[in-house]
Amino acid sequence: MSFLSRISSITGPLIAVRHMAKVNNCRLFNYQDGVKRFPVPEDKVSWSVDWPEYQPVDHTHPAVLRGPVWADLDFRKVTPDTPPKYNELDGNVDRKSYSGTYEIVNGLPRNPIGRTGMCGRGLLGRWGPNHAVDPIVSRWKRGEDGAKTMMEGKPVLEFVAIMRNDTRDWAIPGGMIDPGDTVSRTLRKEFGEEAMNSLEATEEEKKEIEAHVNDLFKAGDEVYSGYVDDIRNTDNSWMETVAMNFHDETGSTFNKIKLKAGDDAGDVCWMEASSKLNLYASHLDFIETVVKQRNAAW
Ligand code: RP5
Repeated sequence: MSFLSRISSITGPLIAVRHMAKVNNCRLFNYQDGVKRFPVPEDKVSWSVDWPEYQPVDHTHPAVLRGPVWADLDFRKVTPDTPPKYNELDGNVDRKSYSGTYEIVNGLPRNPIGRTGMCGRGLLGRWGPNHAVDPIVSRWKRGEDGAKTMMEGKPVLEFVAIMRNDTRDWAIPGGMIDPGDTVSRTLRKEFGEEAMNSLEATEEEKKEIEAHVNDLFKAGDEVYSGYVDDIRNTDNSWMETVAMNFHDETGSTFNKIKLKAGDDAGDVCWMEASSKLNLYASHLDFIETVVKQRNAAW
């Protein structure tokens, strides 16, 4: 199950305010439910810049504080029997970061990218990295005659995009990795749930979806692994992901699948890859990487 379906019944809609062409999402002033971040100018993002006046807003959503299975305890108030093993695989919770070893300051992980204007965990469950996956399912756009659609001499790529119910942003159908689960299983699960609505399918349909997804996800290319510029990030909790591309060169496999939005996705479609898109978090960067790798139109 993805993060949003766990929390969306409790939270109001997230507000992603975009006021510049290139924003640093994790410093957007409005967080959620009227919570505002301490404004951090570009030249004060780095922890190496001394800034005694910095007073990040301390915010952890009540749904996180209630201690569901996907969240840590409030380690600032509760001392667990075994302290968390940061920068390690801690039982079945992966606390390692793709960015290398992160610092622990006053007992808490420190965002490796810099200040965000908020401390605590915000809407995220884990102190430190919160691991997700992003399946980029792609094919070539084709005309009625089956020929590839070209733009400025290059073929046009299409990928499966979902509309997130929380921010109403278009996004790759990604999701959180449950403790003990693997990247490859989560990639299949999230795609099935969000882009093919496997959660509401009958047992028979579920089997069919599973067979299609297994077929689609036979071979993938890693596009990115690391920090995500997600609006939920704080000074102590942040998103990391592994983005994988599953490309159907001939279109013969992916043409068979029936897209249907499910779980926390409000809509789903084959979307043309383009530099003009506005996608959630760092997703446009991932799409650009796939486009460059496949020499597609941009
Ligand atoms: C982003 O959040 C990741 O790139 C991934 O797409 C997504 C996972 O969170 P949920 O969709 O489960 O909320 O940072």
